[in-house]
Amino acid sequence: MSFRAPATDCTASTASTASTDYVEDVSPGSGTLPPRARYASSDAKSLSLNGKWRFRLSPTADAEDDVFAEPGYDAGGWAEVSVPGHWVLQGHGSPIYTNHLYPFPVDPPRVPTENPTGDHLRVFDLPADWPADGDAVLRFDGVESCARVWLNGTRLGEFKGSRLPHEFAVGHLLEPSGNVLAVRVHQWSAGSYLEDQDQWWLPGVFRDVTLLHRPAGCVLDFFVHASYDHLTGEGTLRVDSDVDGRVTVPELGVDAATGASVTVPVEPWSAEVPRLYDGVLATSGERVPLRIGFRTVAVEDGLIKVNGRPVLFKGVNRHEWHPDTGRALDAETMREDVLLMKRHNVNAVRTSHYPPHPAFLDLCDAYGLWVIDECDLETHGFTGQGWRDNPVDDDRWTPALLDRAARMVERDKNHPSVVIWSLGNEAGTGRGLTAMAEWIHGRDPSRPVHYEGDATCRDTDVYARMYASHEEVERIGRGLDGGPRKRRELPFLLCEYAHAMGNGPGGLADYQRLFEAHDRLQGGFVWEWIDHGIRHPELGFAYGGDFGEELHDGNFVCDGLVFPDRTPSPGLVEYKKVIEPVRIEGRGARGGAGGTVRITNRYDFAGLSALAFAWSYQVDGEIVASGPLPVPALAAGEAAEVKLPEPPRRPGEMHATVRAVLAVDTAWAPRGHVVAWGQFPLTGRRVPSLTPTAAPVPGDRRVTLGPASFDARTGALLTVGDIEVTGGLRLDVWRATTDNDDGAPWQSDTRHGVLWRTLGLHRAQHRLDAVEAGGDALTVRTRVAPAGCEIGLATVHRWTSDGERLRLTVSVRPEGDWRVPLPRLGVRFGLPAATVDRVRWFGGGPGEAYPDTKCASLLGRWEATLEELHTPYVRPQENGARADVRWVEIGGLRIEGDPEFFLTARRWTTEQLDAARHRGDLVPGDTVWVHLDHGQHGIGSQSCGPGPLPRYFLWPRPTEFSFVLSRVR
Ligand code: IPT
Repeated sequence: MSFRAPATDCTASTASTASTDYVEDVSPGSGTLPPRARYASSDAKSLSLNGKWRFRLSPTADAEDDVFAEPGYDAGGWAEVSVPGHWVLQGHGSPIYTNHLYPFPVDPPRVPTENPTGDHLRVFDLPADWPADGDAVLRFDGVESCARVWLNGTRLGEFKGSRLPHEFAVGHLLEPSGNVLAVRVHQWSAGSYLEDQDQWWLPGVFRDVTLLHRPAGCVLDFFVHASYDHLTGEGTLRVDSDVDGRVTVPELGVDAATGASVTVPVEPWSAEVPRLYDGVLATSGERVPLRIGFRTVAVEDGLIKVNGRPVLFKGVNRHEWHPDTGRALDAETMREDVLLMKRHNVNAVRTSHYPPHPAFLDLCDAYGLWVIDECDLETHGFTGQGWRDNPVDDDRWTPALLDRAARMVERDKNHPSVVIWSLGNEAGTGRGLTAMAEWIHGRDPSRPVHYEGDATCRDTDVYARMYASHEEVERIGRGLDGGPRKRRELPFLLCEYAHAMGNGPGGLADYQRLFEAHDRLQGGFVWEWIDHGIRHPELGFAYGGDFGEELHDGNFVCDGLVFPDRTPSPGLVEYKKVIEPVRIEGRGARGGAGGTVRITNRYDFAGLSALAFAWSYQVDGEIVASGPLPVPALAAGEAAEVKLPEPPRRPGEMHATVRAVLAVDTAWAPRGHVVAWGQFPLTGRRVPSLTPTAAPVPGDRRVTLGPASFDARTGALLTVGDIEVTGGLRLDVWRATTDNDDGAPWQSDTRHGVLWRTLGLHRAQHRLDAVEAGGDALTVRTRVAPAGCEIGLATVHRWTSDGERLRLTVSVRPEGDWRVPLPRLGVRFGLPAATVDRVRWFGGGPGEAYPDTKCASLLGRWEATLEELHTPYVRPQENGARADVRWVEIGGLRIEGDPEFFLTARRWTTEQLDAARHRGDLVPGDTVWVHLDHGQHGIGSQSCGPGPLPRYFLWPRPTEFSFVLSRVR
């Protein structure tokens, strides 16, 4: 291998009007250098060509001739775009979102005549200190989807493979000044058929463009082999290099020739303790800094082991996304992703569905994340024709597939964080995949190969599935799933699960329990990390269809654990709790005694010395005592019982909370950052009681009862003291369906959102049957039921008062044959918006929680504004419930629940929320709508996977719940 221009026939010709056949050619391209290892820096000079480039958009691939590539061409009248960048996000054309549909006719390798083509032009001078000798290489880190490149009028070649690097030898063409770099980029190419990932189609030069000086004797390709023997505690280092040189690692006293093995005692690398050693690879012409992590990955005894131990992946699928710049990510954004992951206990990333910007992997090495590096390959759109003509099963495409595999492996092979190679995503099955796997196994036997799309696991070293139900995952865990022999012996990963679209995902904790119970289940990767919403001045964030696309998949592109601007959604907070690396469980502590906590170290490698533990007691949600908790040193997997101090003797509902926090500042979070917690009750709750002493007093159109007045005809609550109540305080069963309620279009009739709407629960009618003022109670009888069917809910609201406070008891009796659970069951009413400022409550918080998303809900006293109570899902939907609420103070009202309830308060009605399509559609009105729910239906993750588990269903059954209302004192 060398940096001399390859002598292929279609390079180095002079610019002229040439055919555009290369666009639809299945080959990966021509004129580029062989792929090689990527390194972040070296002492060789480089010149970034990022910045403003001249830009011209044409409607077809052949609309313009090649004259623009000639030196002296005047592009003064052209527009400008930023490189890296996508032209469709810079005012030229529009983005298109489809999940797996190709937005063009499926006729491989042909693409539409209407093929937006962006000519990019940049004139640059070499810096004064650019060496006169040596070669030079021009590197493109990512261009979507196909490019032809000229330098100073000489055509260098063409390439496809959007999220992969491509290099050209250009030393012989460089001038000290006035170099003209011309890049013609086509949105559609044969390569588009291989890039059918569920994401926006975003053409452009979206990663860095760099000119690299290649001195004589420089480094070419090299492979750092750094293994760890957990039995001896020694690491073995061997750097294979195309160019001979020396490898030094001062901290280890290593100074060895390339190709030679050195074995020395080392500290191993893991995602938990990402120990890196700084080294240097020096050839006669170049010094390349190395960051070496010693670790050994193996599949042994049916388990993926690193350094001899099985690993539990607590992962996410990460697409590259920025709401303004799409897949053109700056360094700070990449770092933010890594920091957010580390702070939320995430330990693994699948780079769905293409190799990320190389700097991301440097961060994974340094901060510690296990990486499944996935090749830029998906042909999902062929599923519509039963995978007929699938390029991965057509030998003509195999060179392109092998090229992609090689560009990934060669680029990323020196990253300790990369522990698994993935062939790609959703590409069916075929000989091309087998060829890729064979090539990868041959080139790098040190890492297992993953691919989900082949149920036989013929080419893979792990068995992977996506969106399998809890039940099936359990069967797999128990080894009862059958299947081919090879597969039965493989470890299992959920490469995608828990579809985080909108509100959710539900059921995370139930999956985690399974992962922890069965060795074969080595964890999973939540789908997905970030919502790919595009910032939009009116809509908030745009999604599919907002740019007038012919075909699109709506907000299916917004299914992440963080919003497009990287604000964590409640799903991420829940995930953090579910996967926390320390389990803290309370034991036998009832009746006011302190009891013990059981602390389990659930790290795979690390001890707990980085953590400090603290206890606190709270009475009725207020902390009354706290202190540090000494915890014995526990190795990975060990557990201990730790005694808590005697709690203070205080009346009220008492809880103990134990937290594990960072003992010192780390690279990813400051000292005090909460890593894990456990909370448990020490005493029971005293439910509010009220002895009725007042009687309803009929008056002019109103009935008064204690502090309240009611409409004499309808029984609707009108006032509590001076607080005006609107909306009648009615039974409410409807919620603005979540994406997970609605389910995915291809799913069966188990989608609750669809069943609810078909039944008409969103338009339930309220029939008034009686208003009875008698004895010490005002009783209002209603029947709540949708038009067109016989089912209904007979409801009795019974109001009593002790003169100061009011008690409402709601009894609900289902009538008829109910075959679906309810969305919610509770009451709702309105308060004047002007009276509601902050909301205070004692219950679960600080964030949203539903029956199957409430692990992270911590009991305490909380306070929030209405804005803070609302979770701004990109497509508005049910959100914001606070669980296990004992009491709330809102708009001057104090409401205590018997039993605890879900609290929701928002500035719009459920109907407005249901109708809204974007954040921008939600406009605050003059009423705050308060929901006090006895129950909520589970959330699940049916927007792609299974719905909620049956135990989270809200079945209609005879139910009674109460609230005590009073004026806040
Ligand atoms: C799975 C895809 O792998 C992923 O890219 C994404 O589209 C996800 O679904 C849904 O958001 S494919 C699965 C629907 C079979």
